[in-house]
Amino acid sequence: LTSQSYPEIKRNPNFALITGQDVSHFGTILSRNSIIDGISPENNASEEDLAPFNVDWMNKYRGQSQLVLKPKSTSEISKILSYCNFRKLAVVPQGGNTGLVGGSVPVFDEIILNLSSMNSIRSFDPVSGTLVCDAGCILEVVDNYLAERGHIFPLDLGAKGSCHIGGNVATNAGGLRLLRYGSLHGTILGLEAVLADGTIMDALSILRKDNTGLDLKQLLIGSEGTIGVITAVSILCPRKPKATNVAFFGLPSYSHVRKAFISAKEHLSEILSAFEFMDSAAQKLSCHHSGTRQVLEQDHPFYVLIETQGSNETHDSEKLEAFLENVMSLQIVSDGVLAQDESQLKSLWKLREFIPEACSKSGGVYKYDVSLPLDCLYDLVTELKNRLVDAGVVGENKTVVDVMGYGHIGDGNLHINIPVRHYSKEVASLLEPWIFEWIGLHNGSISAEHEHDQANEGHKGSLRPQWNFESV
Ligand code: FAD
Ligand code: 2HG
Ligand code: ZN
Repeated sequence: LTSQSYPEIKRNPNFALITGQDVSHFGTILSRNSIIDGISPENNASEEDLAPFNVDWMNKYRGQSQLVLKPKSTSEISKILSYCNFRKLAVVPQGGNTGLVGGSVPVFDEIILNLSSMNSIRSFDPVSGTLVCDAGCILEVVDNYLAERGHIFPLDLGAKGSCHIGGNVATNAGGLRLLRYGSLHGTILGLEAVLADGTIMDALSILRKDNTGLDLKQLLIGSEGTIGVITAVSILCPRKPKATNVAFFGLPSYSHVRKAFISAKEHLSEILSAFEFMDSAAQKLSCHHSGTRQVLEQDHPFYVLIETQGSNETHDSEKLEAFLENVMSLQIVSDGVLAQDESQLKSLWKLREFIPEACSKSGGVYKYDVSLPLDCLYDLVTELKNRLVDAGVVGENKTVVDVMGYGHIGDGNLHINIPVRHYSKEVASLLEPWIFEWIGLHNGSISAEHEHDQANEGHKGSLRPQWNFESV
């Protein structure tokens, strides 16, 4: 579909059209192999070459950019943006393209500024734990680098193999251990960025405390590329814990999940590093698509994954035992398993981390990333499912596969995923605005850690279509 199919969505005429001359100018800034060019007469790119940059991770949003630039330095980015500003050419910054709200791909024909060639680690101080790296470094690569030096990155998430540190900062990603290591607003010490007119903002402080002037870097954290292009990040990294334990439990109800969380905070306190939950539908789909066997013998309505990280194995085991005794004697959990080695630990995490990918396998997926008070958090899933079932759209041979609820209980953050066999206006109109009104009525937030779906918000000056509504 093109924007023609959505008469309400118009390309902003204030932005200029890219010409072959523009591409030639970029050729004076970047090397030839840093330009994927579908525009100039001597262009080197087909639709196929451009597609990975134009389409998002969910295959839900598609732009029509004909030009991808892959700068290698902050100074190259500065020159590109300065020129684009002068020529009024629209730009979309792109990291690992794993964002789940359509922000990393163009709406129309914006130039894609892809950061993947800016991937050097600039420095690491093992005493303070301060890392300075380029924005295009892949999270997992950085985490492996830190592990060799006895440290970890303070953020971890399922897309770690592809997402960039710059993308993480631009989205203010939360991830799996926010409850232990806090938000990027706290761990980031400094940023380097290029503003829209090409000005380089050097706020790449490595200081833990710096109260001079306004803390401008905070504005860029979670700004999704709207204020500037983040080119480097300075961040405080914790010591790699000596002992890590992971347990996986089945529970009879959501109220038991809450009780387990209270018990985990009481008994595991400072060593608790993750408290994740998923409902039965999410766990089954994750097992099905990842080819993993269910780890507990029987089905349970809810599952939680609890992780501890500490510096003393004996001390941690004692705490874990006290916790297990509490949740089992009070019948808060129905069944459970404790990872015995690194490979079991990874398989338990996989059950949780694979859910987003599993939910995208049916054809399409509607996603909501919400914060709610814990007492009513799961009511939203129950009520939404009832609403869709009553409308007759859920089940085999129907549009909706099922409704899944999972997420970061420790942060009051629920992910609702609604895998569908194809996108449908009927389902969309059953979901929205109902879901947003429900969240409003319950004092929640419609955008917890992913930013808000750009389809419904202005995106860099123009609205974007959900491109493949009828066609998936
Ligand atoms: P992209 O997707 O490329 O870009 C995201 C946004 O940031 C876009 O608006 C883009 O324009 C902008 N941007 C990218 N790089 C820059 C830059 N250098 N300067 C300025 N703007 C930039 N998110 C969570 O919060 N928690 C999770 O647990 C989580 N788990 C995920 C699991 C899976 C399997 C997947 C696919 C996604 C998950 N996400 C999660 C969402 C996503 O991975 C994160 O939002 C991630 O931080 C995006 O990084 P990226 O490099 O892929 O950014
Ligand atoms: C997660 O916690 C991510 O797995 C992705 O934030 C959530 O895909 C989603 O809805
Ligand atoms: Zn999440």
